[in-house]
Amino acid sequence: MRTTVGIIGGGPAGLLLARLLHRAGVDCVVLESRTRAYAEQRQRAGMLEQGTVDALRECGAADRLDAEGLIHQGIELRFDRERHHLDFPALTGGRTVTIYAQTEIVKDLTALQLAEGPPLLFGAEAIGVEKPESDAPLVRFVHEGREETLSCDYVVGCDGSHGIASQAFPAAVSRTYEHVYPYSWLGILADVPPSCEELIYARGDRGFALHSMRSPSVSRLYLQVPNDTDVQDWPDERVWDELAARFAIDGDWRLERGPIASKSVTSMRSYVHEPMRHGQLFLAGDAAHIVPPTGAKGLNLAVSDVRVLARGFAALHRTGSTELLDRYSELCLERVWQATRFSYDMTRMLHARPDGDPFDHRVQLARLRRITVSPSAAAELAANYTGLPLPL
Ligand code: RFL
Ligand code: PHB
Repeated sequence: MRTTVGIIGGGPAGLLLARLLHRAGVDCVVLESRTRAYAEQRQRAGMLEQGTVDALRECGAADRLDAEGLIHQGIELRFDRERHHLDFPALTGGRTVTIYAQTEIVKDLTALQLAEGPPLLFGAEAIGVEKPESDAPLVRFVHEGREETLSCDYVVGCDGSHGIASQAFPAAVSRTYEHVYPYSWLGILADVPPSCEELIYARGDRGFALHSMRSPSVSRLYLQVPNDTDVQDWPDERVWDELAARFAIDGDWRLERGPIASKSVTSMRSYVHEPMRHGQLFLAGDAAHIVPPTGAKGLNLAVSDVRVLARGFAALHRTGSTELLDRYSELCLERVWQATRFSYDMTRMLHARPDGDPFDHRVQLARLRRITVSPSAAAELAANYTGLPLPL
């Protein structure tokens, strides 16, 4: 098999890149190790920046998003049993965010690609990238029990946090940066209408909790739990009691309970792989960087990476210029580090430290208070949360 751009991974980054390249007239092939059913039900993100929505619209993949996405004008911060609303349009000059599940984006992009191309192979596991420095790199992969080769002009690793593409970067050129957080999130999906209109980020002595949603009838909620938590120790009743305690305020508000459809624990880390390009091999999305979910940046960063990359390939195709592709790593890393800083700050401001350090606690409260009394502090949070501009 031969193609111009070989894409490893059919998550949001790989699928959107394929769609953008297809529309720019650049041919590509997507290899996805999992089955379609698995890839379409993997519970992940839910909050989309304006730029992410725009990108999906521009490539004709937003019909359902426009019909079913929930536009949010802000978020609520809860601490000290009080609630504080942040009004994004007022703080950012009109920006909003949209709630639409990653599972649905993957379904929408997969359906379009299977109908219109380019080729998308499920059950195709890449096992190595060879000759990334040459102008004819290869992807070795296993499909239906046979080992095969995809010959490319370029390879893009969109293969997530456990991918193999980054392993083809020589150790001498790779720099990695990592921070592991001393807590995890227990996430539930519940068949109950959300108890709020907008997302609630709650900080209390018992730990952090987040109330998000998937639709007017499905809620998504998260609880800070210790690392190595076993979901078996969290029967439904205990989850709801703990959520209710963490969201409690002085005043009228009630957390509605309902059947829990799924429950899982996710650890949290920050990770950046530099550079994001070596020779003819590029990394995009979680393959290049991981952020803790508190800032809701992971999917949005994956989308901004592939927008830059697609413009670079389109320019190459149209004019023969590699200028944009040559600046890909530098352009993306600026935004990646800003999102890394924001996610780190949000995480540290909202989670209770396992050692219960009282000094740290007071500094967190001072930070939260500052956001509620200072319009410029609130505007800084809103600008980062709704998304910094694309570096183009
Ligand atoms: P993905 O989604 O992991 O997709 C990678 C794909 O590559 C495939 N793959 C391979 N295919 C072929 N050969 C191989 N050797 C392969 N190895 C892997 C995998 O099967 C998979 O299909 O990475 P991508 O596309 O970069 O997308 C990144 C996002 O998934 C991720 O950043 C977000 O989900 C993070 N995230 C959130 N991001 C947001 O922007 N907003 C949010 O609200 C948000 N909430 C979250 C989140 C992540 C969470 N978890 C579970 C970590 C909430 C949670 C709980
Ligand atoms: C989600 O809806 O899954 C979600 C929303 C915001 C976050 C993290 C996760 O910060």
